[in-house]
Amino acid sequence: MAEETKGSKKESAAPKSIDPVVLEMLEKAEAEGVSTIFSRSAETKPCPIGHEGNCCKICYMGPCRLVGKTTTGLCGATRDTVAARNLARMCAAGAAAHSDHGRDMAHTLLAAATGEAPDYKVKDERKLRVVAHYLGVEEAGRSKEEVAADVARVALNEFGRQDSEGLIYTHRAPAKRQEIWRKLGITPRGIDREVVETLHRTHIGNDQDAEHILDHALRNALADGWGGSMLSTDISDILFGTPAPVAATSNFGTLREDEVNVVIHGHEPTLSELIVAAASDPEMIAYAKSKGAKGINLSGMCCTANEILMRQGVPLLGNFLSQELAVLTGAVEAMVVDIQCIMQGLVAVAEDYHTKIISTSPKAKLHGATHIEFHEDRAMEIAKQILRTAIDNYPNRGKVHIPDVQDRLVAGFSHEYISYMLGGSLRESFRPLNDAIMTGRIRGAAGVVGCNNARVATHDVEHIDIVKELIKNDILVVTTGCDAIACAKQGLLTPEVMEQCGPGLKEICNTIGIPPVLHMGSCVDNTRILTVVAQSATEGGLGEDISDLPVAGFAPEWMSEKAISIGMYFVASGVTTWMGVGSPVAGSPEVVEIITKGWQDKVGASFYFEPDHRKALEDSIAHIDAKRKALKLPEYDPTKFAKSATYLPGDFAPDKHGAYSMA
Ligand code: XCC
Repeated sequence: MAEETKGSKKESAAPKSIDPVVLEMLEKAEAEGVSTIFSRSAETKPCPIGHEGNCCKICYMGPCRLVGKTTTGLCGATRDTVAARNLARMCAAGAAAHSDHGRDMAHTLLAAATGEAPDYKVKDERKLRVVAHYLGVEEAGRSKEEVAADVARVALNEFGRQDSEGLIYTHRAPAKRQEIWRKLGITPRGIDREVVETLHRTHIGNDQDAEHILDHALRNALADGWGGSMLSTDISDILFGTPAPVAATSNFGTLREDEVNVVIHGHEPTLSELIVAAASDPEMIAYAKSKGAKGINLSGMCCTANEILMRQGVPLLGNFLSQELAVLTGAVEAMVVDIQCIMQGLVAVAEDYHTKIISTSPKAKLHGATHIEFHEDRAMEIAKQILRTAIDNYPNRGKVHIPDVQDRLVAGFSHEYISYMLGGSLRESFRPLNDAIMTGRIRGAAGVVGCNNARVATHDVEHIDIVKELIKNDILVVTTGCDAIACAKQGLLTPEVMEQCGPGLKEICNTIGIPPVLHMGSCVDNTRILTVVAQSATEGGLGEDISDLPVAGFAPEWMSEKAISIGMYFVASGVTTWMGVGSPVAGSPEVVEIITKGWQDKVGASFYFEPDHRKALEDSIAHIDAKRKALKLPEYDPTKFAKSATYLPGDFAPDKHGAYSMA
């Protein structure tokens, strides 16, 4: 294990971030007396009772605080029941958020297919026809509009499905996994139904057995992973194209001093794709020029950033904790937001600068923001109205401060592209990946995903430390969400990072021509990772089920309820997962036991909350080695590989223009 990363939370006086841009902007915030999430996290400590899951506010006899000698609430609910209910409700809210996003994508597809949303078209017909096949929609001999309309209708039906056959996409899991779900009675039925049932079960005086409550939470999470989120990813690809590798840039240095800067923040690609299209319209560019700007510069924040990066190459400005800091540059004319992860503090920060915060979703209005509601039937017209509002704000700019920091990156690794890259156009397949794991060139694989959390000592550091340590240990990394953005900002999404890999992984990455850290998209796109592990398990040679694979999941800085749902659907699918920061169920040792040992016995994977990321790393690598052993694969031995390498570490060096080539 490498030396402790500088700035980890074990050191006192740790820097607030490993991102130099964040540090620079925080200095500015302090000098100007602007409150940000960083200053507020120092001022407001988390409630220690709720932090460990010991607060019950399910009814109005409470909230009951189950601490010290108080071991039950007024109704008699125990700490175990309360912690289990709280965790299940987090999962339900997360699944609801993802899945409601998925529902909206299905509505957009239907409106596009029927001509009600004329600005949207089916962009990836091939994917449409593959998805039609999954969903049992007849596609041969039918127009893409006819197929798309039926795909959308079947997708929408999955939300309100009432029979017990299970969501259609659950059949994309390996047969053995489906059998495990069936035996446990956790095959998800309708997506909405599982969310509603969680809320019902956790109402006062209902389900009181912690294990029983959490069994349903697994089912609820599966409805997200193999339901709402997976549909969302597939439909986004149909409408906007399946991602393929794209080179781009990240961080605040991508803002332009002489252009209208528009930051798109949130989650859904529906609006952001249209804004990208509108920004290249000559009429809009001319309008920007009429206001004295040289053009329009777009960049993305949070998962919207990942969506428009992967499909359009739009620069990544930053992850969750950077949103307020972007306003502080004084260079952002508008921050356009839709849904999820939009801090209420944004509007307050914007009061001190010229930035207009423009909310657009009928589901998320920000008090004090400019609200331009987005409707798909007039999508382009509204996208242009939003851009015009931003352009009109350009002359109001005061002094700007743009940190001169940016990094290069390669993103856009959809599971389709990974299997194409591995198998070639004649036989797309995960075979070479499985073979590389079987020989031990690749020790295993890990998904490192999830949010930023202002409660960690140093923003981004645990994301980066985990990713670097994994690739050094020959473990291939796939990443999404705010972890992917953290990686981008540290230059970890480039092929040159091969130099930091163990010898076997480096050999494979060199041969196939992939970076060792693969950007797979936004939060809902974690389902792309589910597809990769499902296909890898079905390909053969690594057991018969996802839980047989030498893989692990991480969410080092999780904070959102969506992250709980994601973590749980990975565990329910057979991937042992480590969540960082702290444990929302620490107050109940029984619940901790249920979700670790208990779930290991039930679904073949454990759900760990481990605040020490170094321990999580060590445990996960031991877990990967144990899986290799169970599969009777050769013991991992890094000295066996890369003997025939034609270059030595250090052969790659940037030239004076920053371009990399072999020395
Ligand atoms: Fe939000 Fe998706 Fe979390 Fe980032 S990672 S803080 S949920 S933007 Ni999904």
